[in-house]
Amino acid sequence: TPQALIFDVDGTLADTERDGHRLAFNRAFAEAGLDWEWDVGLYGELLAVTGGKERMRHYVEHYRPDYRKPADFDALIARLHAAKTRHYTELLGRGGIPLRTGVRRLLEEARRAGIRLAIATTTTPDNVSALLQHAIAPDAESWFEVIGAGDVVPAKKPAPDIYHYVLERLGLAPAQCLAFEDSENGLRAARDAGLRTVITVNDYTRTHDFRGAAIVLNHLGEPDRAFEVLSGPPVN
Ligand code: XBP
Ligand code: MG
Repeated sequence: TPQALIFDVDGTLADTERDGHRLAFNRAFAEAGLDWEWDVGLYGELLAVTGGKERMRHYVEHYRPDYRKPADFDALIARLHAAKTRHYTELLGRGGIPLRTGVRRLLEEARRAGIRLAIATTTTPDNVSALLQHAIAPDAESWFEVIGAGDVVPAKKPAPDIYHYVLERLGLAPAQCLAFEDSENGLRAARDAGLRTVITVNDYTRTHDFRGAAIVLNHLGEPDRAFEVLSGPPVN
């Protein structure tokens, strides 16, 4: 039995990307008078880059050769990202995004069993707080002993830094923990930190390369809704 479970947030706790982050980015762009619009397909490509500020820069560099950067481009990115965070947390505040199947059950079972909980994510801390409060429970932040999020480490996933950060604060070795991720970038981060990793795929990630995962599932399952093992050892 692991002593701690370490969870990714976006795509793992909840399907936040397509109808959450993506819409919030688009609202921020429209509000700023930019003709940037990320449709569902394009957003899937952009997810290759983790972190919202990094993703916007990548979009400008690789998809908008026509765009003339203003002198204060860094400030523009910062403003857009702040607006995007506002739109995203408002959307969560309206109860816009539920937990994925089996997530609440697993968290509650772990708490009852005295297994410690932590989070390792590239997303902004405000986004994590809003999701935990609105999708789990008003006090759900206190369920997690360590919340590693956003810019606390400069190198985002697939770098293992955020997992190193969380492991150090838990005071545990990788072998004592189990990570939960939904994407190839997330798996690489966890695996390169030496963690065994459970993958639950979603529409954006089911074609990713999950070599090195302990097991790949469609979701975490419920008593009345069994999960499927997509690859990994047989489960009884
Ligand atoms: C998911 C991400 C994030 C969000 C946007 O990371 O890549 O960048 O799309 O978040 P994870 P910000 O699955 O590790 O949580 O805009 O707040 O950076
Ligand atoms: Mg993820």
